Amino acid sequence: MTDTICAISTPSGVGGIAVVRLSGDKAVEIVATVLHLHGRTQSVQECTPYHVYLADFMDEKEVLDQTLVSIFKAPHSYTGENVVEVSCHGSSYVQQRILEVLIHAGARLARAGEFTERAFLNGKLDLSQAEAIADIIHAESKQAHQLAVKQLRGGVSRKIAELRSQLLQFASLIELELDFSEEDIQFADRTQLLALLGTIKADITQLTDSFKLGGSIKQGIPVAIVGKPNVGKSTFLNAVLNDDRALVSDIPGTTRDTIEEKMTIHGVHFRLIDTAGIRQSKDTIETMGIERAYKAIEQAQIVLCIIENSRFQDVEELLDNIDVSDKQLLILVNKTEHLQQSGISEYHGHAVFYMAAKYNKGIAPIVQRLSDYVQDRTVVADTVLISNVRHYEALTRAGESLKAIEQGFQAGLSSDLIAIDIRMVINELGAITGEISNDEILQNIFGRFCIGK
Ligand SMILES: Nc1nc2c(ncn2[C@@H]2O[C@H](COP(=O)(O)OP(=O)(O)OP(=O)(O)O)[C@@H](O)[C@H]2O)c(=O)[nH]1
Ligand SMILES: [Mg+2]
Repeated sequence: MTDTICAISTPSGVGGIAVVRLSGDKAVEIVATVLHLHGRTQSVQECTPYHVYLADFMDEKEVLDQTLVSIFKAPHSYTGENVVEVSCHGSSYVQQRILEVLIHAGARLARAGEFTERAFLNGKLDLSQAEAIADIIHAESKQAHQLAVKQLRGGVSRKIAELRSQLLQFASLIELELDFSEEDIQFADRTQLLALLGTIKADITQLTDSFKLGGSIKQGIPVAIVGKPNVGKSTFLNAVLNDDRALVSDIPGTTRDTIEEKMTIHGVHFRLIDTAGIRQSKDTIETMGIERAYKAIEQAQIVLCIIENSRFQDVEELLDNIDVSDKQLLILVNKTEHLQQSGISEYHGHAVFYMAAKYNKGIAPIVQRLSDYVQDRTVVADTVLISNVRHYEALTRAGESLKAIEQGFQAGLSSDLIAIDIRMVINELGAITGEISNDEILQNIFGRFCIGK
């Protein structure tokens, strides 16, 4: 038998209404002692589940508030236990008092995430789905939200389960050989095994690679705005934000530190980072700023290289100093207000845009291109994107173990050693969905939830 927990599930503070939730064996009995149904003689225990009832919430002999109550019967509830939700008026006093009365009547205050933890422990959702719920609550953009919904609907879980079952099959073949080790029999055809290993490894690599995009959809895609001093980087930032955010002047070296601003374009979250103009400088502070510019480029997924009209050699110079092989580089030619005709549309395979940031010209197609960057990669319906660091780390470890297995095979390592590595991969994958978990992992995950969820 579990104890019955209670918490305010709506945000703290004053609101129109607030929802107090209870979960546990005694949830219905406990509220029955403090609720009087309106216009009915029946008790709360006799209420039909999944219906809403009007009831007075009693504080000893006094009516504390008029509330709406619904009952969810185990196992058909969020937690899988008996759940009662009481909607009360959103005064801080009423909310607090209701909790105190419920605790006095035998409930205990829930820990952060304890409702969802119980849902997990009762098999209502797996661990990656539970994490998706936290992501939905914290989603700041349409894309981040969609990613979380996909994960909640089991996208990640299914993919992991598929890989895991392939590996289990693999492991059982190898382990069978161990049982017959005296006879020196090989049940598993080595070439077939290696081929299977190859596909699993490719799948895992695809998943870990997807974290770059998945993770940044959650945090905002990092976009670095870089170039020589005075080309109009800060003017461009201001134009995109439609705000006078960064200082602009005709003195080269105006921007020293990086300036970061978040913005949402067509439901995608971006982190625009304006940087110090790159040049050789004797000024210590400016040099520190330029180092930060390089760091911003390194961490960016999209690099916007701004040049002044026709100075393509500046792109060349930048490319000599940075590696953009895993990034998208766009070249923005600025100060083209007097240009009658745009020039080339591509330079060494990088798209070229013409603009006059100061006059807000040519900005829209660039912004459109930014949002296309994500849309192109996420629209494919059945691709699974990893967006959770814990999943990413488990997959990375799984990938490393797979590599060891492959090498083991090639080196003719004995089956028992290989079997150990395979089990390790299976366990890593199981940890993602929670088939394998321990208190520490659970505490870590659910401790980050809100109280009342
Ligand atoms: N003619 C013209 N001038 C522009 C345009 N965009 C920016 N400028 C001017 O160029 C100068 C430099 O602009 P900033 O935005 O400060 O340039 P920056 O690249 O941020 O420069 P640093 O921070 O020093 O690296 C300012 O005087 C702007 O008004 C444009 O489209 N046309
Ligand atoms: Mg600037």
